[in-house]
Amino acid sequence: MAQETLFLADLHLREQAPEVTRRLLALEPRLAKAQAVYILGDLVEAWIGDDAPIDPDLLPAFALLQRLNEAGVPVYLQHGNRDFLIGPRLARRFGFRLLSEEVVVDLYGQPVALAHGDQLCTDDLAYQRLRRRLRHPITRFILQHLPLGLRRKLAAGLRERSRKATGHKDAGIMDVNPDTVTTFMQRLGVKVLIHGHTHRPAIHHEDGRLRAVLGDWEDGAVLLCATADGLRLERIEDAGTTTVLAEATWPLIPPAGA
Ligand code: LP5
Repeated sequence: MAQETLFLADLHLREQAPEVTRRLLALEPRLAKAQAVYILGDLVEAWIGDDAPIDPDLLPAFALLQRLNEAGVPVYLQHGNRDFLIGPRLARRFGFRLLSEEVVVDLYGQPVALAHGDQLCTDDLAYQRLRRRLRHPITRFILQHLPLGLRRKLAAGLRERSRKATGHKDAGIMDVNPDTVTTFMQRLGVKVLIHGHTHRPAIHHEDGRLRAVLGDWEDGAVLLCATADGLRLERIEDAGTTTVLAEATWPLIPPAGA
């Protein structure tokens, strides 16, 4: 089998959903053979700081990342809206590398942008306001210095507010804004973008650009697999059955007129 670079996001690992951790652990043999593993945000449900004790239910997932690193598989992690407080201390402990919120990587000769994707949902004005506030360095500094109990309460309160708000929002508002995506890709000089956050797994071809969207792990593991042949978006059921959700072969962007 051709060597794979694997992308995943939006696992939202949590005590209440041990099946998601099991899904990740079940993939270890495949992850261990990958060229690299990229986690594009929201690995965990809510991260309140590297100084907080790690929930015992999450430790097996972090230990897996550590084993991958020790086996020579680089693991890269980008922040999502749930885990933007993951810091270098956790990265050092489990041997993964933190990426900035937008990066361009070389994927089999093609420059590809990676992002969690929440920054592209610019029609969701209330969320973008919250994002600006939470990501502000001063807010982050303050949050990280609050007592742990208060941080837990704040995180739970935010989740509750968010659950209520998203229950009432129009689905379109919670998707990426096409103009924002175009500007973002032009600014980074790429024709291919991989992101998560919206939980709408698909591969979109839009105006000569390709946008691969990862899915959440509520109904199975969702992996985007890149090889020298192209991209394949897969859902892996708990019974082991794999469904190919979408595919694109290199060149992902056909030349004009082809
Ligand atoms: O998360 P998801 O996918 O369900 O919804 C997101 C947006 N919501 C969020 C909030 C997170 O779920 C909460 C994460 C908490 C864990 C992080 C730790 C924080 C640190 C706390 C202590 C150390 O990101 C949701 C989007 C949706 O994606 C789709 O894009 O719509 O956004 C909202 O729901 C936001 C609401 O519209 C507005 C909520 C107002 C809350 C105001 C509180 C202000 C507090 C400021 C604190 C400095």
